[in-house]
Amino acid sequence: MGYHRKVNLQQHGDNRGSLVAIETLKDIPFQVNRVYYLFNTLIDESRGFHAHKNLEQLLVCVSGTCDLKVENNEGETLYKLNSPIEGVYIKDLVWREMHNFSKDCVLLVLASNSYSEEDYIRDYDEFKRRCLNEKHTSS
Ligand code: T46
Repeated sequence: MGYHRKVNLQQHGDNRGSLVAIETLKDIPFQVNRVYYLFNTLIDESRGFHAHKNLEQLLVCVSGTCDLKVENNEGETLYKLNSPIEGVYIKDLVWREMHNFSKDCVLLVLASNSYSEEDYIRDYDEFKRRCLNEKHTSS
């Protein structure tokens, strides 16, 4: 079942600055097995355009801003990622596109599984077919 939601992260601040800690099974409902980040993305470039079969991720814009457009079998949602204390949790069959990267954008992603090209659904029509299937099996 494709699922997504906003996650508010706890900020530990003092007069030296701010710190955010993300702990497995406390702040996010999955074990982190991979960390990657997107940076130096050109302002007029968009990324993503795929879904995953079996993957949980937390996306946090730790610097700068970008837009995250997601779609599951309930429709589309646009998240404005513009804070290092807010993330978006995404699970499984969710089409994602990232747009409007600011020059200083660093998009941090924590993922439940190792990188596997087999897990990607890059064809939008296939994604829509799988969504329909999900809808039928859950009703
Ligand atoms: C996602 C969004 C938010 C690796 O070798 N290992 C990795 O863990 C990843 C994520 C990518 N790569 C290689 C595969 C490609 O040659 O890095 C290159 C760029 O990957 P991709 O075109 O898939 O990047 P995005 O920004 O379109 O999508 C990425 C993730 O792939 C995806 O899972 O949810 O960020």
